[in-house]
Amino acid sequence: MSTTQPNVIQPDCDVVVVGAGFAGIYALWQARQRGFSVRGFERGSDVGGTWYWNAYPGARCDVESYNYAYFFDDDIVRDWDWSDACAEQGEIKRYLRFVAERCDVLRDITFDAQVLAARYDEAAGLWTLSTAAGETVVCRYAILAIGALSDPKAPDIEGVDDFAGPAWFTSSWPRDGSVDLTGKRVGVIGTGSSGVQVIPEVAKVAAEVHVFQRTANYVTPVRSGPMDPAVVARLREDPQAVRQAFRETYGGHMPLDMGDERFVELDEAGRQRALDRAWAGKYIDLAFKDAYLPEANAAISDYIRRKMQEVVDDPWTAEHLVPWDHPYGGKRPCMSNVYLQTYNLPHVHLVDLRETPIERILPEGIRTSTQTIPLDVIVYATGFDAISGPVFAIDISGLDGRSMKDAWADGPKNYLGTMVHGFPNLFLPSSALSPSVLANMATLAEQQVDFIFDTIEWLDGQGRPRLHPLPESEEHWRAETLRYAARRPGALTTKSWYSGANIPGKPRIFMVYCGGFKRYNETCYRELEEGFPGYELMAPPRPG
Ligand code: N01
Repeated sequence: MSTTQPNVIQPDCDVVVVGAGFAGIYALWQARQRGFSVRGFERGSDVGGTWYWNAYPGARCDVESYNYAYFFDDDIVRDWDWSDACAEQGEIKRYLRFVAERCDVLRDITFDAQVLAARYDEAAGLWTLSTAAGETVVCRYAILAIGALSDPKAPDIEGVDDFAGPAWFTSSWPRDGSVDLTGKRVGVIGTGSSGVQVIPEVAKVAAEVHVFQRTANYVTPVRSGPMDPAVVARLREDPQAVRQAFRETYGGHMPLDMGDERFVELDEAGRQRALDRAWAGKYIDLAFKDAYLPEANAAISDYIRRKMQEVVDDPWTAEHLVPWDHPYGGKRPCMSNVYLQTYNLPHVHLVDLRETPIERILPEGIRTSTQTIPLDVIVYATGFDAISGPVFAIDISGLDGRSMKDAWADGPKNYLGTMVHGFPNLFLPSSALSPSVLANMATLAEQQVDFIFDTIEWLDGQGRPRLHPLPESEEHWRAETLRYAARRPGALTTKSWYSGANIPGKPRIFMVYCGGFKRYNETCYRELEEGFPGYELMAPPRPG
């Protein structure tokens, strides 16, 4: 006889994973490895996450490919060949597909399925997730692997809908090759990492390019070209040792040619030598071990400004492309070997919006305070509602029906970057107050998913209590995040998406934990070893 009673909600599976990027793919694999039943939902038509959507020309990763990859499986490390030291978008997307096939998780994923809501049933101890198509799925544990930069910012410019020509967003660029900018007059708005990568590609084919820049960014050289076979051989020798070594570092990676000197200990000639070596080695932020302490950071900032100016022929353009208003690292630095050089082409023009702001978009182009620039196409490289945006894109309600929007009304709160008070058994990898965008996201995806499944296994071993952090743990973690941010030059003084400053009305709080990957990992696992003292363990739901 069945013990199941009518009207009692039953789970469809143990775990639901939303998102099929780096974290989502690995979470699906972990679930299967550990014997949990699992369903995955992905709003795109394929795996890839960020590398699925951001298919604009020039998109690539500026973290070295040999760092920005999975290390959980030796065969995957040994069987995938990166063609470039910093791979382009299409290659990373192919890699993620390769991993998903290898791990046999594609069968678990429903594609073209956007999850719109997640509701917690306290009595049953279960989450119900619903998709835009009306499908619902009930689970014990929900993992929202939805990324930190997956909710594009709507352009806050008057007249956006009036433009008569096509407009494209770097964050949702058509993947079918249908965009043809050949011979067109193109306006590009935005000069963050995406703008810096797309502008040189647009300039290759367009008749005229007008770049609308509100804030200049640091742009430094990036490694490119084939992988060094010796590096590849070293990685493949013992991938698990590499994996462990990444977790012992500050940034969750081990970049090549990392400087091992301290700025403060060098004389003038030594400092110059270290800077020149780092510039030539293509990773200037790694010039010194103390690169993010104020003295070294100021020297690095000055050095980059000088180097940037040297590249650009026109003095006005050079002066205006240089970021004078914030230190290196205050905003996410950009990397390119061709961006600055693009401004030496006669058909590429910089419009400095600080001097001549956009007044509105017209059917025929963009009007600034001094001129109307006629355009055939507009490219928006205007960024994202970062970190909390993707979470708010899902209507999440937890204990007592409290919504995540309400819980985060004053900015994100959580403990250890993964769990929120009042939302038991809900996990948010790659989200707020974790090392996220200031660390190697691939290493972070593995670390957080490991921690989440170690937590789930622990809970199952204890008779399935429900887990959520104590409010005081959240307060402590937020304070820790701000304490480390205060040490980082420019972190709390620069207007950046790190602190929500790019979105009008968004609460200003620095959203990235910069206490370092090693410390983060150790803090997570200390909780597990000590039986989760920073959390409340709610009694398991009564059966039936
Ligand atoms: O977005 P952004 P992104 N009028 O927010 C401007 C990652 N990424 O897509 O700075 C005029 O950085 C805005 O101006 P301002 C990486 O983490 C990685 O470029 O707000 N301008 C800014 O210039 C990166 O940081 C790679 O004053 C407006 C730009 O638009 C993150 O994604 C590659 C405006 C937005 O820059 C986001 O980068 C690409 C307005 N109304 C991206 N609104 C890698 O290589 C916005 N802007 C790994």
